Amino acid sequence: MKIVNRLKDGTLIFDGAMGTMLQNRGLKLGELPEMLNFSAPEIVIEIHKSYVDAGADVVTTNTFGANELKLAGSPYTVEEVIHKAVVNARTACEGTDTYVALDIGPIGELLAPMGTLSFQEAYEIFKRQVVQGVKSGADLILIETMTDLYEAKAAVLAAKENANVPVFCTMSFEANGRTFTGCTPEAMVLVLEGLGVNALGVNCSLGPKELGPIVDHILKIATVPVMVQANAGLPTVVEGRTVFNVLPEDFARHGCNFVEKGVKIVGGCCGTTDRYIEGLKEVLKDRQPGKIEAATLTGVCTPTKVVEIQGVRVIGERINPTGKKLLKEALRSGNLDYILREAIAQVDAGAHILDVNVGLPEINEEEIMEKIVQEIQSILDVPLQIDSTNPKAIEKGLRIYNGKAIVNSVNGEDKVLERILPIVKKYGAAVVGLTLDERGIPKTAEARFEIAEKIVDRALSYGIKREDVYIDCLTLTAAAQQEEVQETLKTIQLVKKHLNVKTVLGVSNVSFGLPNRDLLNRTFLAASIFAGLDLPIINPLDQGMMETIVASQVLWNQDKSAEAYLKYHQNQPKTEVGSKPKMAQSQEDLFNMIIKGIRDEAKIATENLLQEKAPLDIVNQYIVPALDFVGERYEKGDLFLPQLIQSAETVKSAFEVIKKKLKENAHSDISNGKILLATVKGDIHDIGKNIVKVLLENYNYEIIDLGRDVPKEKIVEEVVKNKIKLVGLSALMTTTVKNMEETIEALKKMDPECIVMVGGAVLNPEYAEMIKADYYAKDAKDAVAIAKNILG
Ligand code: B1M
Repeated sequence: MKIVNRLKDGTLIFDGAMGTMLQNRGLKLGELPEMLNFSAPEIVIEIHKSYVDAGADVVTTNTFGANELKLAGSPYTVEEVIHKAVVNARTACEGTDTYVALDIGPIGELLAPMGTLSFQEAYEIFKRQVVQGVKSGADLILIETMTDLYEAKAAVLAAKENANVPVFCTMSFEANGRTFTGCTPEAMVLVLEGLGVNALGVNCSLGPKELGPIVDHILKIATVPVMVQANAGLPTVVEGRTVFNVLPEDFARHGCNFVEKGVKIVGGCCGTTDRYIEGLKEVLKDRQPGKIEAATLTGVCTPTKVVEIQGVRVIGERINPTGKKLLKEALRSGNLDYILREAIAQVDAGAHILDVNVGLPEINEEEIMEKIVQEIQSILDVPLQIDSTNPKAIEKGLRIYNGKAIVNSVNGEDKVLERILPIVKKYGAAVVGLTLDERGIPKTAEARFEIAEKIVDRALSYGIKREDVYIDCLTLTAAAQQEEVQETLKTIQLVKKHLNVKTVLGVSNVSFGLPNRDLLNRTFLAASIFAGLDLPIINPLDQGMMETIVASQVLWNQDKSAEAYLKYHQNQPKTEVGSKPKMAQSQEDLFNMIIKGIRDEAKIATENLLQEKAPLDIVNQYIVPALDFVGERYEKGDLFLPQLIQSAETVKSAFEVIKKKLKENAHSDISNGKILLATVKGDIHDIGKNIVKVLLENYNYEIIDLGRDVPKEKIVEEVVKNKIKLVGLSALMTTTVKNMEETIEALKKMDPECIVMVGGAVLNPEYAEMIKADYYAKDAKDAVAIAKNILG
């Protein structure tokens, strides 16, 4: 029976861990588990077989890391490894009706902008795995342990486009309810369902109990089967061995709970064995999954933020060249900074979603659309509306977009619907339907409603959900078509009443050709909201419009207890932790650029500041406070790793300018002695260490910089090799101070005369003393003073 049919009626049991089972059978630390497909196939087959015997309906191939990056340097190609692994799994399943799932784990490198791997490169890596997996006979594809939604999207697209088998995808969440890169369960559901996976859910990272609340969030809105593969609890190390704290019978009880709540697919992850799967099989015998009534979530998202269309949500209209000379020039010259500034200004002013229209006859719209979507999503956490009439530009934008977007737009013309709707469906976007067709814009509300109805029906026939269709009832100009202004409002009422979909409107058309346009726009906006408008497309920098929305929502009983209205009017300065420190305008610019992650402009701002400030003052007064601010917001969960990385990258480009200046001011050419610098093992923070390095070089010390995440052995080796007298160590995390202590111990053991200075935000003089450092340096200047003291 086809696996998707099996899922219609009952539950499906997956196998348990492969990795920890291989470790129990002697897999060495650092050894690639996939190599055992060749070196010890009998062990791999035996593990698969133990799961089959325990009652698993599906076994997963031993291919978690079988991608070209992880296998680089191994004697086998991706194709060879995958083929052998599928054969091993099949051998174990012989004589049974157990399915074989091709297992695909994360690539092991971060995608841009967090890392350097491009979306397309990631896609190609996954494609290679998928193509071979299907060729070798896998029955389905399991993409698992994903922590980055963008990477999951690349993998799902690679699977959907290159294989004709079901695709399941699970992500790993942390106890705070988000993945490592900040993705929420809701965003995962919106995006993966949109891409057409056959099942989705969670695996790894936590035990079944801890995963419970995350699974509840998913069950609330998911409309495809939900899957859970928890760890066997939380790991602890006992006598050098990793032990998990949930027993098979407790694991089975949790599995049963999940199924009662509506989960359809269960299995195990790290620490689970055949006994855990046997337990699941036993408790799930004859048990039907609980019925779930998934609530409809109408919304769009980025990985870290879902914008639910509940009440009025503002779509910022300013990235649209129509009538905008400066934007046209920016698009022609490829000045993305100008466009990014427009995007930031709109979000700062309260836009919930940004419309992106880059259609100019003289530019390559497809290329620019792809580029601008990438740039905006790398610095702003806001869903986008891809606005174009060119299907290729729409597809480029949707493909590269990390989240669920809106497509603006289709209309009632058959050829437009046929061209655009399949793209909307493929990428799981929402779509705006304009109430016009081959005959133009109908005069009456009834005729416009008919077109709306046709668009909704057509979208449904392509498998697009009703809640993902938004109807634009079209604003006409009061100066030229005064009677038809009311028809727009009537159309909104009809659409809301009879079609049960959300409505969109570009509002400011109404006032063309009349004086005091703001007044007309505001008045029309209020009337539209009362008629049922959900998504006004406006200029969010127009305060009058924004205030009209805030006020209308109170009067329309959407803003309960006038909460948003009151907040809008509370204009008190913020003083709590995480609020921006007060500073002068020029300072504010560099500060804002760092917290928003605008690299190129931060460079220019730094150059300007250097005209009036000393390089180190810029570091201490601007860069460090901005990073502290970002760090505090990260700790509070207001922003996530991608934004942290953007800020760090922005600091890097600002610091390049500072470094150049410092080098110009270097004191002389004679070396004052050698110093070795390193950030300790386990720690990749190096901004502070790099500042220290440049300043020391400025004072003519020769620096041997070992970089970051440096093991103590390497440090000792280089100290000996280079006859170093003074070593500088940096650490920024509570977890890595321990490694700093061990490094000092190793250095002192090698040479008790070796002098060690330490620095980094997590340290203080007492702690430095405790870990037996000779000196504590609060900042780079302190480091120079210590160097002078020791080396002269
Ligand atoms: Co992360 N990070 N980070 N981070 N990060 C911190 C340190 C954190 C405090 C943020 C927070 O939660 N508030 C937190 C640590 C919590 C803790 O342990 N107490 C944290 C975390 C948790 C993490 C990750 C684990 C996040 C994750 O992946 N989930 C991860 C760590 C990965 C790893 O290391 N294994 C991570 C990653 C990153 C980025 C890659 C995104 C980026 C680093 C980029 C890079 O360095 N190339 C980053 C950043 C930027 C920060 C914050 C925001 C800023 C650090 C910084 O550069 N400050 C930081 C929060 C914060 O510190 N406010 C945070 C500016 C720098 C000039 O200051 O390094 O202190 P500092 O250097 C000063 C002095 O201390 C001294 O001189 C310098 C100049 O005045 N000094 C020395 C430093 N070293 C010296 C050596 C010397 C002498 C003086 O002699 C040798």
